[in-house]
Amino acid sequence: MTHDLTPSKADKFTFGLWTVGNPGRDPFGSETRPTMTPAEIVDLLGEAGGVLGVNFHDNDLIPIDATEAEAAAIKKDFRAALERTGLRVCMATTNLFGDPVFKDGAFTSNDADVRAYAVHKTMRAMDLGAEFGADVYVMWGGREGCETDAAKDPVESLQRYRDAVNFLVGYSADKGYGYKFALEPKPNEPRGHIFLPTVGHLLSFIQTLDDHSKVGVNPEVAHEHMAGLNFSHAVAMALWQKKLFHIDLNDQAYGRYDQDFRFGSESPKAAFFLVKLLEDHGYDGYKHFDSHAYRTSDRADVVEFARGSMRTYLALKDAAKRWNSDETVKKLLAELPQGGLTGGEGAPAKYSLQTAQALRKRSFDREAMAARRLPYEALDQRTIEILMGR
Ligand code: GCO
Ligand code: MN
Ligand code: MN
Repeated sequence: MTHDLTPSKADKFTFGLWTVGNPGRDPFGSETRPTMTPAEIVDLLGEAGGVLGVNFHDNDLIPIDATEAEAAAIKKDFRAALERTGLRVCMATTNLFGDPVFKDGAFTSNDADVRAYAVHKTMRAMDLGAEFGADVYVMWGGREGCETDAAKDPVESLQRYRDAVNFLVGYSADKGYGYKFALEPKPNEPRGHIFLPTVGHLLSFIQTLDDHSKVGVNPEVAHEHMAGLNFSHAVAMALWQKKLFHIDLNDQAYGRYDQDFRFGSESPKAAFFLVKLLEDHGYDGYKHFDSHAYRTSDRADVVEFARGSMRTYLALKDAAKRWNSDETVKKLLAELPQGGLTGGEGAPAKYSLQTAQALRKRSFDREAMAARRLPYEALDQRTIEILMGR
């Protein structure tokens, strides 16, 4: 078993200013930790060690009503912190949810001025991200939705969303930013219902764009869990379509409010299969921890939270390696029935009239097939024991 869980830049771990910088405010109570400046957050990440980069919403870095002089001073401090810690900016995004102007959505607002302002704000946020070298641009439509379907036509809303994304893809191309856009779904919170609620919805939406070559998804563990879905299956669909451009790692109990727990802290087995999937399929994008420390944590515990997020990923990656080379696992996998429609004896992979006729004529021993062993209990138990270091 590998005991070295020390992260390095090659692991491509990133954190957002809003994640480690979360001061512990919730709908029922105020901050429990002092608010840090962007530069102080970068220093904290430097202290955690092995972090590749930091991500931000435009207003995490520059407050929405900052003057030009204030913005310049913040940027100078932030850049100095990046230089002294060796961190870089990997991903940027827009805050299209905090200001009251977005109370009824941004790209999908009923108000054409609000829709125009949302696109204007995003272009400026893209400029800011590019200024710091970000190459992934996330779009999360937190307010794109409704509480009552009396408010808007959901078909019209999708069209508005599509128009905005097409526009911004055009802007990135004209400016030569080279952004890969990663659209992030969530079913609810803060809206009662959010449009494009799951990875599957977004993958289908993306196909409707004028040019979707630079547009993929940013799935988040918690968001698919909030929808009651299997996160690995959502990620698999994105991988299969070559659309996994970014990933938000955290954890979440099913059926609860948006918890943003540390990656792997709630459902380590699901996290294991996710890491195994990402590693087996060679995902080489950023791994962004979109989570925050418990409200009870102090600064030192926030550092532990950041380290723990990365260590858990590496421990699960090591477990996946052990799983793949484990003799018991190999033996159990070898017992599984092989073949079928996409290969194997007498089974045509591709349709033709001949292969169809051959398959049509083939006879099957239904009882023998039904009697084949599927030792999945043993396989799952072995998985659990590997996870427990046995
Ligand atoms: C959430 C979301 C956000 C987004 C972020 C990037 O539930 O609040 O996950 O954290 O990822 O706004 O756009
Ligand atoms: Mn989230
Ligand atoms: Mn997220």
